[in-house]
Amino acid sequence: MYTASAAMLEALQEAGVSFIFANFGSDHPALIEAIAEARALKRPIPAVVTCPNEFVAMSCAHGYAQLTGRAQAVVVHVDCGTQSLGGAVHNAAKARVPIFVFAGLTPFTQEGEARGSRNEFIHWIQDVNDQRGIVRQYMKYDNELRTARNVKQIVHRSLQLAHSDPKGPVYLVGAREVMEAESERVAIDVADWPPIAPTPLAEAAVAGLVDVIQKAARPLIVTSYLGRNPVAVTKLMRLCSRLGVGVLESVPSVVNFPHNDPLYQGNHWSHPFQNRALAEADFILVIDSDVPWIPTVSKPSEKAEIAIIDVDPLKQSTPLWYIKARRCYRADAATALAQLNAALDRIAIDEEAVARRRRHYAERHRERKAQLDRLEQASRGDIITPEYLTACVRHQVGLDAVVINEGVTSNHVICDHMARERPGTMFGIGHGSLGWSGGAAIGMKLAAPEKAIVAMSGDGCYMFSQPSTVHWMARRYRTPFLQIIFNNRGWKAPRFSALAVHPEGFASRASDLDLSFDPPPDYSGVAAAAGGAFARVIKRPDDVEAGVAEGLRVVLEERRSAVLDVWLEHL
Ligand SMILES: Cc1ncc(C[n+]2csc(CCOP(=O)(O)OP(=O)(O)O)c2C)c(N)n1
Ligand SMILES: [Mg+2]
Repeated sequence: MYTASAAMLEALQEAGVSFIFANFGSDHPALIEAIAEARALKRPIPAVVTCPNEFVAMSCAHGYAQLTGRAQAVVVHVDCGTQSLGGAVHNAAKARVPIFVFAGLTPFTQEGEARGSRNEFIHWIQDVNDQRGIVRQYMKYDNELRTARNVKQIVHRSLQLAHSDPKGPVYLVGAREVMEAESERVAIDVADWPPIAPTPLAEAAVAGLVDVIQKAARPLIVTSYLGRNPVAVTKLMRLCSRLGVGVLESVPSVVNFPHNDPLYQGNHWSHPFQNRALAEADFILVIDSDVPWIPTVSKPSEKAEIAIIDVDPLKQSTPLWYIKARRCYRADAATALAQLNAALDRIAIDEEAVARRRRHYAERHRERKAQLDRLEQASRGDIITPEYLTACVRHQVGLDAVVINEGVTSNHVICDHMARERPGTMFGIGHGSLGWSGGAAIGMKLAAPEKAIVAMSGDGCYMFSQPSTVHWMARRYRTPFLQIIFNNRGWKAPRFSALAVHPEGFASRASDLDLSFDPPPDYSGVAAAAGGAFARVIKRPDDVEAGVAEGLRVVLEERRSAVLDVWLEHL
């Protein structure tokens, strides 16, 4: 039997999708049947990963795509499963992550007019006016499969759009009768469905940018996620080294530049003070950043000239957004940087000016490094500081481990003290809905089984991540990872937000802001119960280094997850 569901599986398989993260329901008999048939007949289809929670399913696909750049499939149940995707949809959209999402639609016939017609009470309850509307503002593309005859074309078109810049999730729905319908097989050549080719800079823009960088005394590049494409990092290093340009990361969600390069000038988040490198720059090139600075607290000098290169330089889907860039270019970062580097080979470079800029930035880099070394030295008495904890993790995990950073008020600490040097070895939140780290760890481990995956998250994020689902999956699908919980007994960030606006208000004097988790759950015990994870609570500084080493050993040698619940100062 060759149904629309079989065609969808075939299209996903030929597009190179490896996994379907699935949460099934009464809308999926045809799909379940098609999967069983393919397996029985030894027809290759993507591997199905059972996800007891949809947010986790979407986060798995998110993590997989972050490491590989390739969309995976998420299958959910009608409107209900679509709503349960929850904030993970926002995350994929905001982080521009390609994901293919399919949800069934309740049957549209009720008297047996077609196979799949209504036969359960729930089919009336789940009949809603606009299921696609639930997620439309986050999806790059949404459509309904209306006939079995063009399912493959629509799946390939969806993936083509998901993988084209600016990338993002796509959403298809199909009613039960349509997904059951039979049709002729359509032959597709995937080579006919490529993503849009990367956009280059116009030649005049290349010449103009090279000129303005050369004339600047303190040229600075600000980026947040140029390193989503590791090739762009190498090209950025070449450009910066050749011209003596500093690099400042703003809210980095990936490794954009090696932290040990003397031109690296640190990373700025919601720190409530002016960033020095930003203030001193006389030319700033923003490449791939949604929030290059926060004008109420930290911004460039009025005299600085600003340029931006981005695949979406005006951030069309963000209603309030502007940065006063006089040069504004829609281009792919790696392509644009390659063009700039090529232009440098054709012109005379003022080597003295380059040496001056390099000296300045190298000096600032040394100051910063010395400051970080001081911060991570020891704990304060019996207190484990986030800096000390992160340094212990860094000592143990090595340069190739993939670090997932969902540390919230410790985001910048994790970024600073993990001090990653290689592209693709750290991913942070470039999105706003917490809990991504758990599912992302599983997705990344599926994408790179040979790599050590280390998730570092706040205690609040750990709870948001659905740890019972995550750790059940980690055992079931053999995707062990090391989880380190920055346990400050609650949500510190909302306190920070409240006091930043009301520094002297009642909240500043109140003893309870409804943000604490006292008494906290047994976080690592949850993972042990759900998936047999190695569980340890660490409360003393002297136990951190050995605890991390043991956790990592368990993950790598015993191939089971380890959850370290590390107690920091109370929020
Ligand atoms: C889904 C979701 N709910 C709520 C928030 C608001 N929020 C932002 S940070 C935060 C606290 C996070 O707690 P934790 O992980 O413990 O980090 P900490 O603030 O303690 O560093 C909350 C609730 C959010 N961003 N996303
Ligand atoms: Mg916390």
